[in-house]
Amino acid sequence: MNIQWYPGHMTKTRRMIEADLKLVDGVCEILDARIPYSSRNPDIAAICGNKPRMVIINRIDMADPKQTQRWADFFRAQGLFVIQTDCKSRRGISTFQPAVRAMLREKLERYAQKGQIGRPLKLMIVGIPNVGKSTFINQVTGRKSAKAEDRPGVTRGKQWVNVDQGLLLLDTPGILWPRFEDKAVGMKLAYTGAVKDDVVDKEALASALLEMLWQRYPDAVRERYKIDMPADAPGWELLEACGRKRGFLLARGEINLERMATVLMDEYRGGKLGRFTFEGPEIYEQ
Ligand SMILES: Nc1nc2c(ncn2[C@@H]2O[C@H](COP(=O)(O)OP(=O)(O)OP(=O)(O)O)[C@@H](O)[C@H]2O)c(=O)[nH]1
Ligand SMILES: [Mg+2]
Repeated sequence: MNIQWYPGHMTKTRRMIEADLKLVDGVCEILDARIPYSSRNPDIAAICGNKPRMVIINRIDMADPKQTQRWADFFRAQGLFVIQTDCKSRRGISTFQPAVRAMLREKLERYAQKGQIGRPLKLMIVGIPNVGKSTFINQVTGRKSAKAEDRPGVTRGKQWVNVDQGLLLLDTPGILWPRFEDKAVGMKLAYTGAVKDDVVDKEALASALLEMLWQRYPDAVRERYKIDMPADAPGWELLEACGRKRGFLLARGEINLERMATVLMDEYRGGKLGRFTFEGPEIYEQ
């Protein structure tokens, strides 16, 4: 399966981000803690030029905490400002404003020297679809300022949101990039829900995810689905075994793979299988 999803609205958004860059003091890119490499849009660095940049590692509640810390250290070593957040429980949200002030310290000092106290800072929030940009903004403001839903492609236009007198955030629609050089990147974006489900074969996706989970986290899969299979079992057979255990049968005793695929994706995305990180910083050396 070779996944591609770059609809026209993403081209439009990319142009909008480029055009609006001059309006902001910095850019915050939200990454998915489960796939910090695959969720990092390679176009963003090129678009942002010399603007101060922050990395927000979000969805830390769904990822392996040790790996999240490694990633945070890795990005910090590159000179980026980094915070870690869970927008469900609000964990880490209070670290955002101090990090903004640290990132823009020189600018704030210049404003103070010129007597421009209270001049608001403006930041653009960017990232792949469904990573939690709008939810993050809502948690920072403490209001439901931006529409957020559990599917990619919810935000369709840009929206300025006032946090307080000193801070304005620009919500943007999620964007991917025209071609995933590495097929595995496309798959990981599809597992986590950054790619619209309609462009993917659901059963093939669930099989591939299950195969990976079975190889890396067999205990978690065994505990959830009570299957007993060889370590190198192919994804389709694993999916079938799970469906049989769940009793998802069709006429003539066939397994309802479609139903099992839906359940697997929902349970994985709902965090029911556990906290997994699919790549560590060493991926940059491969
Ligand atoms: N578990 C968990 N869920 C989160 C977190 N942050 C956001 N979500 C959920 O992720 C889903 C997508 O959130 P949005 O804020 O709409 O994502 P977005 O990046 O604005 O998406 P687009 O506008 O489609 O690009 C929602 O169901 C959120 O509740 C998090 O830290 N942990
Ligand atoms: Mg949004």
